[in-house]
Formats: sequence, structure tokens, C-alpha cells
Amino acid sequence: MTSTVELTATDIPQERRLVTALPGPKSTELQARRVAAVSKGVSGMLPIYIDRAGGGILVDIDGNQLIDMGAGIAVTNVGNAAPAVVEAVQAQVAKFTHTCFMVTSYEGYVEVCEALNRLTPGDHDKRSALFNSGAEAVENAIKVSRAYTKRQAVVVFEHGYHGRTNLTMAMTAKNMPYKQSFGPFASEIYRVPLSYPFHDGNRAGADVAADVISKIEKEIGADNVAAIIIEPIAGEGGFIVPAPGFLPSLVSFANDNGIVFIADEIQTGFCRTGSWFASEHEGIVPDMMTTAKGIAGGLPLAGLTGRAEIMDSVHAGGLGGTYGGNPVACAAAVAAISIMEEQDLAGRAREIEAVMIPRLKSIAEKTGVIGDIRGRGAMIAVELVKKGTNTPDAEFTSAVSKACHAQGVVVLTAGTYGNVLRFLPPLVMPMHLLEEALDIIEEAFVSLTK
Ligand code: PLZ
Repeated sequence: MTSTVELTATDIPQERRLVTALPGPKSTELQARRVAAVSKGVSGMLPIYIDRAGGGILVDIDGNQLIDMGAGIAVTNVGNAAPAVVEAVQAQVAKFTHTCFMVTSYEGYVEVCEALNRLTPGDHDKRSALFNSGAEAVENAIKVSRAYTKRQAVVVFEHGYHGRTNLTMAMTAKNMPYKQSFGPFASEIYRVPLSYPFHDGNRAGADVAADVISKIEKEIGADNVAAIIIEPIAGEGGFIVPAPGFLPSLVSFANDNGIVFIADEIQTGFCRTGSWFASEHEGIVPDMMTTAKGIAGGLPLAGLTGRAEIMDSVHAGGLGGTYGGNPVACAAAVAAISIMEEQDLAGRAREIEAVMIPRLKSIAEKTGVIGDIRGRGAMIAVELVKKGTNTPDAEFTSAVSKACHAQGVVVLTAGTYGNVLRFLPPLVMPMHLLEEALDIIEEAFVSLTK
């Protein structure tokens, strides 16, 4: 067990500080090396190279200190290089780095599975398995659902994102940049509409779900469906929170028809939305859940957790991989989970929401270009539109994001239409830095709408 550490335990001063223009000379030099060495297929949002990070700050190699409003895409929920994580990793890495859990086992893997079984919704008997990446967890969720149900069809949603491997590309909605020219894609994937209140005229969740169910029955046949998989809040799709009732209706349809209901909580999990998992906000109990990102404080680890009878329906040896549940990543996860529990980081996420929402509302009123403010906890976004309409404005979104970057605030974009500015601060973000980031975001909006 890790000892209690202070909320933002880092020796990096928690202040934004620009000592060069961005990018600075050292980053510029590295960027040239990158272009010569790294495939162009791997894009980079900011040509800034990081030296150290902690709390709410990223320090680049030129000494600039940036406010981190992205947490490496919802990963460093406990902060970067959180001392308890560092300590656990250092201790483990000095003992052994790898055995392959399928060859000779170790406690850390079991401990992470126990934690997942305990923390995910529902008090039924559960089992878990560990993998290296979110996409790999999703792939395995589909494998297990198909083995359990002896059916093949998989239902996915518009605006959904599940990864970049071949199966998960088929499951991901957006073509550019994820799928373009990478086909052929896996078969037996069926896409249905998502409840998207801002763009569907605020239709009731149960009504949209009824349409989805009818579509499944007419076009696929409920008894051909192995799994329905959904992000309780669509992440890459633009932090779309489905209308209340949408998720529960789908869960009861799945339960009534022997379909495995999978919540992809890879982005929403681990206190991000103000509870351990976003499924809890609607009181749903998924049959299976995929997790990754926030689970291990930045080390690569992913989990698949589900009802014991589903998870144990696979033949021995059917699941695995060389590195899945690597001991160093497991040690990091055990430490990160302790931090989240001891410091009530779900409560912190709710505090972050309480600060952000009124500030974003005031920016919306001042500028008229924010059509929707949404999300939960420390997973908040604004959807940008042409003034007075709900027509997406991707160009303006990119301009705001660039203006924030130039001032040393790392914000991310998202959304099917590229017009969503999303905020995913580490949950240990000091409040004064959050306020400063919001000041800079506000300045960017105000100056660009003048
Ligand atoms: N499911 C819900 O959010 C990863 C993708 C970044 P991996 N999201 C960030 C990018 O452009 O590649 C994600 C997710 C949800 C699955 C995944 C996939 O997780 O760990 O990136 O494979």
C-alpha cells in the first residue's frame, strides 16, 4: 500500500512560465530530427519537447512551463510522475521487469484485477484480464463476447472511437484520420445512431434508444448480436453525453436479448468524470467494461473486466499476449489506484467541473460562438459554431486551440466535425492554474471574435 501523498506532490513550481517563443530553439532542433526520423503518419499537435512534468505543469526542454489541460489524452489523472507511482515503479523495475504472466505469474497482475473487479459497477462475481493498450482491450472484449454468445454481430455507435487496430478501426466512426486508405475492415460491425442532444433537437434518450433498437431488430436481428459497445460519454467524438435514459434503455434491451453490453470506459474511467466510472452517473451495470489510460498513471496498461460467467467462457489460453499486465505497469496501476482512492480524485474532478462550467458559460455569453457546453467532472468540452447557428466551425476551433498553445496552455480538440475544444486536466491540477488556463482560453476566444 502506498502512503498518503500531497495532492500535487511535485517539485516543479506550479506556474506557467514562457522563457522563449514557442517552440523554443531546442524544441525546434528536435523537431527537425523528428521529421527526419519519425514516420509522418504519427502526427504531433505541438512541436514542443518535454523534459519534466508534474501536477498541472509540463516543462519543455527550453525551460518553458505549460499548463496541461490534456493529461496526455486523459491518462495522467493522478498527475505526471506522481511520487507514489514513481516509487512503486522504481521498486518493481529493480526486482524484475518481465516474466510473461502466462509463463510465471506475479502478484501485481492479480492485485490490479482484484481492484478492477471491486471498483467497476455491480456487485456480481467478476473476472478481469490485462492488456497493453485500449484498442487491445476492446479487441478482447469482442473476442470474449463472441465466444460467450456464439454470435458474431457487434453494434457500435455514430461518433464512437475504439482504437486504431484493424477490428477497432472498423468500430471507430470517423474516417479521417483513423481509417482513410487503411481498409478492408473487419466484418459484422453495425453502426447505429447515438443520442447527441445538441444535434438531435434534444430528443429524449429513450426515444433515440427505441430507434436504435428497432434498427437492430430490423437490420441485424437481436439474436445475431454478440455485443453492443458504447462509450458512456463519447470521447474522441466530442464529449457527447447521451440524453438521460439512452444508456439504461440499451442495457435493458441487451439484457432481455442475451447480448453482452460493453461500456468502453477507456477515456471516461478512473475518476475522470467525477465518479470511478461514467456508467455510474446513469446507474447502469455493464456486463463488461474496457479500461486503460488513467489506470496506471502513464504506464501502458489496459483492462477487460466482466461477469465471471462471460469472462470464464473462453477456453484456457484463448486470451493473452507477451506483455499484457507487465509487472512494472501493474505496480504503477496499484499505486495510481491507491492515490485515486486516498485522495478522492473523483471528488476533485467534480470540483474542477464546478470551476469550469460557469467560466465557460460566461465565455459563451460574451462571444456567441459556443453552441454547447457539456461533459462531466474533469471531462468538459465546448462545441464551437458559427455565431447564432449550430453549424460546426472547425476553423475557429483550430484557431482558438493554436492561440492557447502559443500562450502555453495545452488544450485538445475533438469531435466528428472537428469543432470541439476539450479539456482533460490532470485531476491534481491546482485550482490557481485551472483558473489561469481559463483566463487564457477566454482571452483567445475574445480576441478571435473581435
Ligand atoms: N476507446 C474510448 O478514447 C483512445 C486516441 C488517440 P489506445 N483514445 C485516444 C489517438 O488519436 O490515437 C481510446 C478511447 C476509447 C479506445 C481507445 C484506444 O485506446 O490505448 O489508444 O489503443
